Amino acid sequence: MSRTALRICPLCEATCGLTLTIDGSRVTGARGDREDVFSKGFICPKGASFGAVDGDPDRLRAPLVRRDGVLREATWEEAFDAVAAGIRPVVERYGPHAVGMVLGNPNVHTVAGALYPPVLLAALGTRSLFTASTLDQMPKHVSSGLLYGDANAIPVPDLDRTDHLILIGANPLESNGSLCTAPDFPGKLKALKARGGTLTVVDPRRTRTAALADRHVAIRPGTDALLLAAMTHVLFEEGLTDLAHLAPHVQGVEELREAVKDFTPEAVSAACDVDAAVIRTLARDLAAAPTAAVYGRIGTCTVPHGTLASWLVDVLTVLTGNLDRPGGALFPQAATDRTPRPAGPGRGFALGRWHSRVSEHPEAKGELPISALAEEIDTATEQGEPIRALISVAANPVLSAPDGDRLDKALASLDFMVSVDPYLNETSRHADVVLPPPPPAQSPHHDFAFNTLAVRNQVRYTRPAVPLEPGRMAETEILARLTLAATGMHGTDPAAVDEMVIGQTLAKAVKEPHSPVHGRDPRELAGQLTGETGPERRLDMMLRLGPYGDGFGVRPDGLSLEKLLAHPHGIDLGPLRPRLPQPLKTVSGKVELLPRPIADDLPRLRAALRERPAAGLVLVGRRHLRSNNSWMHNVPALTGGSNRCTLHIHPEDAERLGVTHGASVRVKGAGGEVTAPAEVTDAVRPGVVSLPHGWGHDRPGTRLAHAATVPGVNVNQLLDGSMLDPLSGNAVLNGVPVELTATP
Ligand SMILES: Nc1nc2c(c(=O)[nH]1)N[C@H]1C(S)=C(S)[C@@H](COP(=O)(O)OP(=O)(O)OC[C@H]3O[C@@H](n4cnc5c(=O)[nH]c(N)nc54)[C@H](O)[C@@H]3O)O[C@H]1N2
Ligand SMILES: Nc1nc2c(c(=O)[nH]1)N[C@H]1C(S)=C(S)[C@@H](COP(=O)(O)OP(=O)(O)OC[C@H]3O[C@@H](n4cnc5c(=O)[nH]c(N)nc54)[C@H](O)[C@@H]3O)O[C@H]1N2
Ligand code: SF4
Ligand SMILES: [Mo]
Repeated sequence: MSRTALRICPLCEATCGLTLTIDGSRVTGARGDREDVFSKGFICPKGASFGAVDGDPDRLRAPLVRRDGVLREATWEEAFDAVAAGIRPVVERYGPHAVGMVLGNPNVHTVAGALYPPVLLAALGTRSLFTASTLDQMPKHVSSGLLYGDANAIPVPDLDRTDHLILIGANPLESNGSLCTAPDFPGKLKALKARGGTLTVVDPRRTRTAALADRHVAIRPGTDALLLAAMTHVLFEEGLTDLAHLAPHVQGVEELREAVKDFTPEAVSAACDVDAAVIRTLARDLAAAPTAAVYGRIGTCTVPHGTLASWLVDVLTVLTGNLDRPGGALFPQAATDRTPRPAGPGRGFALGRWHSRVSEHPEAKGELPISALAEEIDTATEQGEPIRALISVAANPVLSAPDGDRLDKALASLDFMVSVDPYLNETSRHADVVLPPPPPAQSPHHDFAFNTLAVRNQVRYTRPAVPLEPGRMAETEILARLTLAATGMHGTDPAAVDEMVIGQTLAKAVKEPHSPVHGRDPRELAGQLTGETGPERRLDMMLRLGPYGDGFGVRPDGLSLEKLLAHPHGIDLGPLRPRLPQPLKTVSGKVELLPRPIADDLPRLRAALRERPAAGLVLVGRRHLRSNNSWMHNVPALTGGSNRCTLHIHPEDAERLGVTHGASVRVKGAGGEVTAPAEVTDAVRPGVVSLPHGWGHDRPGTRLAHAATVPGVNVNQLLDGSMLDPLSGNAVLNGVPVELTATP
């Protein structure tokens, strides 16, 4: 007998509601939930393969503990004993910073990843934190931190209502969107065009997204900050700025005008390989549009001027009066956001409060660049102890970060490593303890992170679609127990972690004058929480304290877990609404348009203006709809068809270098070389080649039977980890110089 259950898809940022078909404990089918308040039935091939992803026979079923050099199945108790015995001596002997933490991308797709790593980090007190953010969106956090005083205040393009959209370095037809949670992003772009709007795509490749656009600007990789600075210049020069409703909330406009003076379209044109006239048109059309949004993603972040480009994206939005207005770019308001405090000056955003030990990279948002992880393990300095123990949660940096070969060796040299990961893969194979979370069907789902980036305010929660199989442990409990084991409280009831967070949060809330529970008794409030588990009680608390919450009875029609559970397809909270000045937490209480660290980085951009474009080729990445970073290649349903890990090369370059379609090409970069088959295509512009990331599953000691048979190489081996955006520490993954040789 099969049954159905609802489950929000955790496989990308679009967060589609799915209806799963379930036979026993096996997911046999998935379709889009037409009643989902947000996704309304949309599904993509990855979501449709939910059952295959969930039921992959290579998912680990029990913890692994290394004994005599070999990873063997063990009980949960033995596994957590081994974690405590591995980490505590390192902390006691070398201090907390000798314990590194690596958090990978799926943490933003799980309840466990949202609720526990912050507790573990605070309790451990380590500064050695590395996450996938420094391979991704850290420049946007830094620019938001500097502009708005809050690294997490990221304006989201109002896809459903805008008249004019400029997409820069993003390919939502393959990625389904990022830092802009929008189920059916492709449909929303088509709707924009159908209502007479304009779509511009800036990308060195003619992607499927670019093919949909009214205008495709095939820019030279790594030069978007110059293009955007020139557009800013044109707005000033031609008197096209109009801050409108934003004027009282913005400072630094005149200083900015001065700062971009040198960046004329004519001056940047050669570097960007974009005609000055095109740049002027882009700026004029942006200013003339009734409403407009500028949106930049991976191609604007993972480049040498990532923070500047991310900042300029918002500068253009502000100067044209499009920030915080319908049809422009707005700040979402999620149901689990903290109670909004009254508007007014805040503490601002600090960068570089500490530095990495070896290369002295500044921290950003409490993180060190993941590009520096290997050297923080393998290099001794007088500045302090190297990392000797590592906690890795949902991360595969051996494939996703630069120079995996060096990191591979560094991980092998650690005193102790624990991985929370469903697979024995390139990274977790080095762990002494592997703690496998259950498959997604057995886990609850709520989008703590993506609801703060969604194009519509809404809230949804799904309980596990399938009960935990015998021998499984919920990932929330795994992380709670890991926290206790790593911080000297091994053996304590894991529920204590949730109760501690609840106690602390409520104690703080009752002291805040703007809180709906101001002055009440935290114990009485805790007693009112509902939910079957600790994490559900925490969700209930966050919902009730949040901007739409019932305030523990103050607003009886407000949100609570109980109310959410009564709406299994979610609750719509309406379109994005203007919120300024409330989200601003800068010291001035205003949008600080030309923050000091940005101004100090502009000379580097000015130097890029004079640098002549490199004679050789540069490499960019690409994503494929049926893939996801490094971890979905073990699912035959998602890897079928021809080899996807090919080197795209323009016909002119191919001819010049004697490369023929299908021939093997050796690609050499600063960090090493790889060989891949050439795919000659004019979808990439001349001077640019493209390889996808996340491939190369050929290392020994992994348990990915299918992935190991799929051809592919690790593009990140071409990088040596030395190229970073200096303000954010983000790795440069695009626009990387490479040399090609056609192999016979
Ligand atoms: N060259 C190049 N490199 C890139 C990029 C690029 O564009 N070009 N993109 C970068 C980006 S944007 C990102 S976000 C990073 C991603 O970098 P990572 O986060 O390191 O990589 P993922 O491939 O997402 O691997 C996630 C790990 O989580 C595990 N996992 C999956 N589901 C779960 C779960 O529910 N719980 C737990 N605990 N673990 C789980 C997987 O088995 C895998 O080991 O890669 C980056 N690397
Ligand atoms: N199918 C699939 N979906 C995914 C993922 C996946 O791996 N596969 N990963 C998820 C993750 S973790 C993320 S962060 C998002 C990323 O979401 P997106 O940013 O939309 O993803 P990409 O496809 O990497 O798009 C980046 C585009 O930038 C272009 N580009 C490269 N260099 C430059 C440059 O210098 N300037 C400009 N203007 N463009 C440039 C590339 O050609 C590419 O088309 O996708 C998410 N969704
Ligand atoms: S678009 Fe993303 S969230 Fe939606 S079904 Fe596909 S993978 Fe899942
Ligand atoms: Mo990402």
